[in-house]
Amino acid sequence: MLKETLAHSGFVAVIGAPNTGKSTFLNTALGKKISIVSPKVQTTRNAIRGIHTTDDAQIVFVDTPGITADDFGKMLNNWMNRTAYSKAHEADAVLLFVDVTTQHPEQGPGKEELEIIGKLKVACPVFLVANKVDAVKKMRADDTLAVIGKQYPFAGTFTISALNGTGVPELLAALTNLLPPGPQYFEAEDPSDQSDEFLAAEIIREKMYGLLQYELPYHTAVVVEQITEHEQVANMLVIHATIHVARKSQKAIVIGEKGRMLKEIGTQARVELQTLFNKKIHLELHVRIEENWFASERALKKMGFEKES
Ligand SMILES: Nc1nc2c(ncn2[C@@H]2O[C@H](COP(=O)(O)OP(=O)(O)OP(=O)(O)O)[C@@H](O)[C@H]2O)c(=O)[nH]1
Ligand SMILES: [Mg+2]
Repeated sequence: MLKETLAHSGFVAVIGAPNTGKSTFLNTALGKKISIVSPKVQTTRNAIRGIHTTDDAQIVFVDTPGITADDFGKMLNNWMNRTAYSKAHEADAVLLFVDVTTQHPEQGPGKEELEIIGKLKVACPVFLVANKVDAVKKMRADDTLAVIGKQYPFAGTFTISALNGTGVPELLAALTNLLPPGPQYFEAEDPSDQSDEFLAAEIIREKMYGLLQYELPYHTAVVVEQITEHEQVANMLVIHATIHVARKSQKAIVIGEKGRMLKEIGTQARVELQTLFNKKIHLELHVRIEENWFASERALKKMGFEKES
């Protein structure tokens, strides 16, 4: 049952340049893997909700794609950037994530941060979050906050490590206090509202980001068509998934010599899917060529990318 009123409730958009640790933060804050993570940029492609519920508060975090001018496929890229800005607009508060390991505060604010701040026209409070403090001297994080902090009337600043959790409880507490009374939007049990099909597709995509090189991960997309109970084997799910690639040559690489790459993607994904669903998994992976899907409105729609206004 959803409570009519909580002491604090609202939506918090998590935005920033790619690879700043937004998805890692969501997973750490919620104590569960909600959003996939990789060392490569532009991992997240959709707005991903993660829901933090306590007795008297609910914070709905919205993880967003990293905002970037780098372009691997104009249409998808534009949609990703637009998704991030539009989620910031709809939110009650915004967290602007900065990766302190890539900042050079002695040279001024980072280019990507300046670009985002220039376009960020929101009425709600925006907090500046210096992430990855575990990997640099604290002073560098402080200097980064000072330099970027001058560029926008931020409501506050935080220094955290999304990876090891430093500063995350303090950030959660501050956000909770900030949010006004409001409704409970989601049930308390599940910190995620993504469909099983979406979660499974994301996990397969995450494994490809780990295993495939260069631009190839960016040219792949995963759609899970069906998840069903196995007819003969008890406690087993059958998952049918298609990996879309943009060109014929990419299909051969994703499948690999004697099918080795596809097998490895499947094995790694299966291990995690078993934990996610707490069942044995039979994974049917197919690879399909969808010419330049990331530049085709029709193909993107078929793959479930929402068009943001
Ligand atoms: N050392 C350190 N690494 C971190 C921290 N947070 C995230 N990372 C690493 O940074 C990389 C990117 O993390 P993600 O969470 O995927 O970053 P993101 O901002 O969601 O990236 P996009 O979805 O591409 O925009 C991964 O290799 C993470 O392990 C942190 O606090 N400390
Ligand atoms: Mg991400």
